[in-house]
Amino acid sequence: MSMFRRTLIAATAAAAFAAPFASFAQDIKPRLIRFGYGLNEQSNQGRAAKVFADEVAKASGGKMKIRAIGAAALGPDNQMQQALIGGAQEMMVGSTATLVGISKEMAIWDTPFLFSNTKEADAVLDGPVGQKVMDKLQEKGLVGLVYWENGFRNLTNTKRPVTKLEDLDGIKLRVMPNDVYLESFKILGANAVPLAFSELFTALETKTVDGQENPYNTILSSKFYEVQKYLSVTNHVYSPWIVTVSKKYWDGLSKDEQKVLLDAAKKSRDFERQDTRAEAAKALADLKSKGMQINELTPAETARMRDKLTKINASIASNVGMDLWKETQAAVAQARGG
Ligand code: TK8
Repeated sequence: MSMFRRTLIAATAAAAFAAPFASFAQDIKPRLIRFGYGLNEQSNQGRAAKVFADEVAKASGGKMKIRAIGAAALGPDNQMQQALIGGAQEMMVGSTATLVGISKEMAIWDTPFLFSNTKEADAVLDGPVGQKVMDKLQEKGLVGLVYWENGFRNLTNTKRPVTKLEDLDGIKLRVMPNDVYLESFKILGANAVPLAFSELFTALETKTVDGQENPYNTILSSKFYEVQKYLSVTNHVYSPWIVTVSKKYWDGLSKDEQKVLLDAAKKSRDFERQDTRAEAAKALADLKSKGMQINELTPAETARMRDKLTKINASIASNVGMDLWKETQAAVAQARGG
């Protein structure tokens, strides 16, 4: 046997042995990571949290364990954000809208009718503008990894079908604790009240509020159809979720451990968007079969709503900064053209 052949065999054998133990060469310690979220386990959020946990386990050879804790058992979004900043909790996923009090640039995603489809949303959120907004979190003690899709938001209530702007008059509508949402729905004539998501079902059930707005998926998974009669297809805003890590915790991880989390987060994002879109595509039929009365808005009524809401744009622009506002508009225009 030639020297060359012998070396080749040895090298092949070494490679075959090395591959399964590749993670041993990585700087990965046993880790237990609490990953909190607001919806229940049977939701799109819960399914994606599980995919994230599985991917982290796989990539770390079982050393890094994600304990996914749903149904706001670790508290509503705002409480978890504070726990991450303080270092008392490691990770979470929640609405970007609930982060605005901490990082004002996040309000850019609250712009009504910013995206007209998911292709635009993906391009902008996963592009340089999305990254820039995410990176702003670092100075506040949070590290953003990826955006998941919460989705286009639609309006439900118990009072009456909302087919035109005037129908919103006096409807007591729960909104996320976020000034843009609060102002937007006041402009539209509703009696908007901010409330944590974890309190929403009970508030609807006891008629403390008449209505709310969320994507189809959430209306389904949180069983809002049990306590809401009318659904108006408004698609008034695209709402992202964002996966975040405590910066205190993140800074204590090795580069390899950080990579495991980021790669798994990206895989969970791709899964989550597909899963959410598949569910949303048949959700209207599901909600109808659960007894909801559904109406579309005419293009003319949507235009009226959109016109009214442009009032809010100036204050969003001044809050997030004119540069970011313009960059976002340019990125949307590019996504639309391309
Ligand atoms: C879940 C919330 C939810 C949001 C809301 O924690 O509050 O209405 O849409 O997804 O972040």
